[in-house]
Amino acid sequence: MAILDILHFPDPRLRNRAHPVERMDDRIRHLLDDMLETMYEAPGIGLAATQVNVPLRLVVMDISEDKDQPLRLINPEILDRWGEETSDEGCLSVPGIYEPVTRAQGIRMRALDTEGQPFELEAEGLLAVCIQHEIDHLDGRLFVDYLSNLKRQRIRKRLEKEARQHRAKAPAAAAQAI
Ligand code: GNR
Ligand code: NI
Repeated sequence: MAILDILHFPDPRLRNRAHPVERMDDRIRHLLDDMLETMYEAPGIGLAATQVNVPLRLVVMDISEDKDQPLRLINPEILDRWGEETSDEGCLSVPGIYEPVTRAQGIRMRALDTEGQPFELEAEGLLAVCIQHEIDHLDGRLFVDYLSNLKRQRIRKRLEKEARQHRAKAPAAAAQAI
């Protein structure tokens, strides 16, 4: 298993639209395991392949308290949605930012499992929020897209500054390690 690098907003690769997985194989199953390891290590409750620069429709999630209920979704699709609910969201690709987002309160979705078999799931609460957030990633959408232009610009400037500081510090840390 391996920890993968997570892209940060405003990286343009987060805007790529992911392609459906055509065939389940060990390469895909291995990637899903790496995504789960990356998500647990972050730590986060969900991760879309787009966030680790793989343009395939793959999502992993675990909203359980004990982090022992991994979910692997291949080609997830929302079949039905109802209601409206606003909750605070964060994103591993937008680190340190938490803002309220309004989404459907409940959804019914379909996906393939790791054997390529279709299954359906009905969700409300945090699971419904997370599924909508992850499918947005697969379509190149981020939760900051639901905020005002002003707020999104402020967040972009803050993360660009953090990335610059990180790049300036990284070579010094590498030199110190020698
Ligand atoms: O870890 C995460 N927490 C979270 C909290 C509220 C709403 C959505 C999320 S998803 C996020 C992980 C992530 O970025 N997934 O794409
Ligand atoms: Ni996210």
